[in-house]
Amino acid sequence: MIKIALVTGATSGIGRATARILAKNNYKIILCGRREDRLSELEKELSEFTEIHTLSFDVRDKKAVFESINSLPSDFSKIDVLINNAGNAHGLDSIQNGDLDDWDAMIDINVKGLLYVSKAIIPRMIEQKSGHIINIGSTAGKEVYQNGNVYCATKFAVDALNKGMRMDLNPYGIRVGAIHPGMVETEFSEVRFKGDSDRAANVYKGLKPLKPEDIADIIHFVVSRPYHVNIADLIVMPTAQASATVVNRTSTLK
Ligand code: NDP
Ligand code: 8X3
Repeated sequence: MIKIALVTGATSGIGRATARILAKNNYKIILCGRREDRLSELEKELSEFTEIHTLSFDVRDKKAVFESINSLPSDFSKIDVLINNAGNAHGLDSIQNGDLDDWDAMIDINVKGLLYVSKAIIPRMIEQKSGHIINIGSTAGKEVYQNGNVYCATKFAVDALNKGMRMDLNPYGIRVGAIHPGMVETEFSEVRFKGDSDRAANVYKGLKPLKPEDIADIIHFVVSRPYHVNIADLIVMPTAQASATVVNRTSTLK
């Protein structure tokens, strides 16, 4: 049966790779993000495989989130899978030097944005008595690292919300689970370092990081389990990474 997946942050990285794999595996996709040119490009690419609908909104904008989701046409209204992926780190500074705008961005996007999108979609899943929510957390939501302070706090919040959602939605037969990646080479570090590509490249220097497709493959595995199986919490790191701070940068892995 064809299912419908809504992917936030589908214009780049993990979200885009997830949209691609699900589109090739019998899902209709609702692509979300702010960059309309990228949404159109991806819609064009994936329309060869499936039906695509795009929604351009900023997850920080409560009104836009609800208006966008409420605007879905009837053939895209039954959302089976929600991938709460939109998010980023902004800055990597000590708590004493942190930038208030960076803090606002991370809390508003990674936590409040995830809540707004979930709040707009959960009533549909309750009515259907089915649905699957995948929250993209991070190893930063399991372990704090120096200068990670607020970003880590937002991902600890995602971890808590994932557990809370699973409990509250349990009576309705809705699956809720989180995937917590370690280092994945996407636009993440470019955004964190505000376009400083040398600094971004340094994050992955000397090691083989995860690719967005590695996480997308796992998301596809998670959503394609039989309905009585819920993968509740999954941490995925590159082999070269053992924790937030233990990273083998002399790795000879191919
Ligand atoms: P990218 O920067 O490549 O992608 C981030 C996506 O989020 C983009 O599609 C962007 O779309 C969207 N986004 C950001 N801000 C907003 C906003 N205000 N409103 C709507 N959409 C927004 O990074 P990743 O793919 O790496 O990140 C995806 C998720 O994975 C994030 O939650 C991140 O925290 C998490 N993660 C990443 C890791 C990594 O090492 N890369 C590791 C662990 C977790 P647009 O700009 O078009 O709006
Ligand atoms: C992204 C991984 O280690 O940069 O969530 O925080 S890390």
